[in-house]
Amino acid sequence: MNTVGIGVFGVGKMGQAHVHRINESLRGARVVAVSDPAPEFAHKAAPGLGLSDDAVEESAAALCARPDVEAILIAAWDGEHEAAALEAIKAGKMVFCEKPLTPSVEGCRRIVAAEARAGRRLLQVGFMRRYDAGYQQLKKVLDDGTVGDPLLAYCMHRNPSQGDKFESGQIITQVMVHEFDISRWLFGEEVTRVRVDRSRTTSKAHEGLIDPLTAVLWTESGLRINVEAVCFDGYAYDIRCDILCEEGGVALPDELAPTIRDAHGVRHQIGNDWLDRFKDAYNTEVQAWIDSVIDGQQSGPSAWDGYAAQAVCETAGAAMETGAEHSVELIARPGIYA
Ligand code: ISE
Repeated sequence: MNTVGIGVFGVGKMGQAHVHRINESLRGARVVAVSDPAPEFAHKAAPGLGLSDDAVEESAAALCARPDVEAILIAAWDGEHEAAALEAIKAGKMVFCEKPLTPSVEGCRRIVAAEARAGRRLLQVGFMRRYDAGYQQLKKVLDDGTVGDPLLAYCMHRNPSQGDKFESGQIITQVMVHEFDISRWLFGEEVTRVRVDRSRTTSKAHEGLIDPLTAVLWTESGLRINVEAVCFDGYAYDIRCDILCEEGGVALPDELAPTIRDAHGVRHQIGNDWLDRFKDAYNTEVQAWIDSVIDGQQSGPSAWDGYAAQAVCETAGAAMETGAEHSVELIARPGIYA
């Protein structure tokens, strides 16, 4: 089999995890070059990634221009995604971009427009939950109609903590964005309205942060989705989803872990962060992307999905300020995303 040469832009925690997964666990690809918005950081990181200094480029454009780089993986900080994605699309290279596609809806629209001009899908967004075995089982139950049509959903997304610089808006763009995407994917509908409600803030959050935050979403058919996002729960990375349907209910299976029974009761372990909880999903997701690079056909979460999720984020940001319900406005969907 052909081995695809990958260039990784952004070699922080997430980028390094992707380099290791591609070079050590997946098939069909090899990371041959890296770059970072702070190039000196990429020079420092290269030896630990098994790369020589010649494999370090000074910019995303230089990375895209390398003949041995057939596809680009973007894992730099959110604000750097758009320019790098546009470079890759301009170079006609397939690209994997971590979520959020870009922090601004306009930026997402520019990427959608660039792909539409290219006339084909080149980009996959890193919504890894779609590749998680539990979410796939949940979707299958819904699609098979085993418990009838969905009526009401509850999504919980709790983090033990976040960095000191974490800001309130990021609870929407970094955390809730996963719930927005997974809801669109599970129910196959766009979100049309959003309201965001505040609660009492946890004493564990740093000054100025609003945590927890809840959102109510309504989809095209009127399905209501309650989203809870927590950044400082202080106990674990806890992801849940429970859906009431016409003839019963279905819930996301919990993590695969042995159940312990002892004098303290019955319990099983829960992970501490997303890299652990979604480890298999990340591997499956990036493998699917590599396979699509080899086939020349992109089929994972698209730039449209990145745009639509970001439109919900931006509307939720405005709704957080007013406390009122806001409508989500989307542009017409270009034909390549049909
Ligand atoms: C983080 O940025 C992620 O991407 C994780 O998937 C998410 O679960 C976490 O809450 C975010 O902070």
